[in-house]
Parts: sequence; C-alpha cells; structure tokens
Amino acid sequence: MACVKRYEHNPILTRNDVPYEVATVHNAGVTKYDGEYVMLFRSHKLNGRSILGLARSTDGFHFTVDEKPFLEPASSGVFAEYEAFGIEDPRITCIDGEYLITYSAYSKHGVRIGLARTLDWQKVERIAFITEADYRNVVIFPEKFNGRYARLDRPHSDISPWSIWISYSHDLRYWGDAELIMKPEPYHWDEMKIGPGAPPIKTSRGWLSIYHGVFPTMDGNIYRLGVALHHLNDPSIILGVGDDWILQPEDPWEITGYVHNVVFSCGAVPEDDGNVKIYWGGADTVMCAGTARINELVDLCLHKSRKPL
Ligand code: M1P
Repeated sequence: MACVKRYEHNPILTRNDVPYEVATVHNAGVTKYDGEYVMLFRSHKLNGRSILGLARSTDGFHFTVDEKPFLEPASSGVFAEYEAFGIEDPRITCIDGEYLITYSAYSKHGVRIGLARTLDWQKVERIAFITEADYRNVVIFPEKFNGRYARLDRPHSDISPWSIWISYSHDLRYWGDAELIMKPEPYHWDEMKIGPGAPPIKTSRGWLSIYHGVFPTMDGNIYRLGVALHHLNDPSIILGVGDDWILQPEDPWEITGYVHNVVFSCGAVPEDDGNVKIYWGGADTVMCAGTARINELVDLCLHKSRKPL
C-alpha cells in the first residue's frame, strides 16, 4: 500500500519560480519558523554546480522564493577549499532554538558534510565540516540523547553496500561512537544503497525516519522512499524497517528530468493533526509534496517489516 498521498498541484516549486538563473529546484530541507514553512532547496546553476536557495510559505504548498540565494559555496578560507564544486542536499534540524543545516560540500577532494546554523533565516553562519570525504546524507535528531547530539549518516564504501550509520557528539563538531545500524536488503527495492532522508520525527512509538533506497535496473537506477522506526531512548536500535516503499517515481516530473526515476527527500514536517508533510525532489529537477498519516508509517515499520541488518 502506498502511504503517501501526493499534493494535487505538484510540482510545488520549479526553476520558473526562482528569480535568479538556475537549471533545477530539488532536494530541499523544510522546517517551520515563526508560523511559516521555510524550504531550503538545492539548485544546479547553469555550470552544473549547486547552490542553496530559500522559499517561504504559509500553507506548506505555495512557496515564494527569496530574491537571492541563501547559501553559496564559500569564497575564502577552509570552507572555500571544500565547497568549490558546490553545496547540495540540505537537511534542517531545529534544536535548542537554533536551526542546524547539514549539506554536502563538493570539491576536488571529494564530498564531505558541512554544518551551518541560523536563528532567523536571514543570517547564516558556518560552524564546521563534520565528516571527512566520502559521506553524504547527514541528518541530526531534533533532541539529545544522554546529553549528546545524535546523527544518521551514509559513508561510502567499495567493500560493503552504502548503509546508514549513527554517531554522537557533545558539541556538534566532534562525532564518535559510530555504529552501522541499517543495511540495504538484497534483492529488494533498496538493495543497492540507502541513505537517511528527512531528519527523524518523534512519535509515541519511536523516531520515524524517512530514507531513500536505490534499485539498479538495466534502464538505470530507481530512487524510492521508505521508512524505519528507531527506539525513542536509544536511536541506535531500529525497531523495524517498512518492507514496502512508501513512494516511487510515478508522475512525469519524477520519471523524467535531470536524473530519471528519482524521488529523493531531505525534509518532512509533522503536523498536529497526525499527518506529516513529506517533500521530495522529482528527477533532481523540481520539488514535490505529499502527506501521509504518521501512524500508518509507524505501523508499516512495526507490522510489515524487515530487519535492519
Ligand atoms: O540522482 C539521485 C541522487 O543521487 C545522489 O544520491 P545518493 O547519495 O543516495 O547516491 C545524490 O547526488 C542526490 O543529490 C541525488 O538526488
């Protein structure tokens, strides 16, 4: 059963909505700030390198883009060295009154994760790089565990399929106690690689994590979304992984675009009525939205599940 109900007017944001020149609008982190929805989206510039733009909305579906990009590759210092090829796929976590932004920083040295912070969605400050090269898809939990921040990430490996790990930090800069907690399932929709998607959502039954999984075919890779449930007090324990995907490319703008057959999420916003708004990039080209019942996603993890490892 597909749990996600697509918004009827998808795509919700395209390059035509952006007041500066870009080729794509996709893979956005989304949060709420001061009664509004804030969407931090990735765009390819016409040279193929990515920047981050900001859009705002009162209902979570109709967004207006700020006049200028929110974050572009740094032009000096250590950040410039590692962001020269672009910055991509932001995730947003609100914790202790500040908004943390993780993003993929590309350079001739590879891809690593940068961490930035904003309090007001006007000014943004870079904090540090929080991985070495060959990591993507870092999401930070919106609560601490025994006084430590926790994050999910996805290192790259030639030996093992790309999987989801957890690690912890007292200060957001130095991370440790890393542990592999979830792997792709052989001959399954996520068999090639997986990666954390939206920052986890707290429910009474555990932390709900939306992740992406990739299946290789003779016609190229297919990116889909699935769900996993982490223990409330110990997020390294996965209580169940939904056996079925919750979303796959079906609309024309998900099947065809910059990269075909991709739905890729970096953000979801839980609502008071038990729904979650899920946001995803379609074919690395446009932004789409949909809703799902949080309880149904949790049920999928617990009652129609596969093991994480
Ligand atoms: O083109 C699909 C996606 O490919 C990469 O995802 P992953 O890290 O899982 O391989 C990223 O480049 C992502 O931005 C992109 O949407």
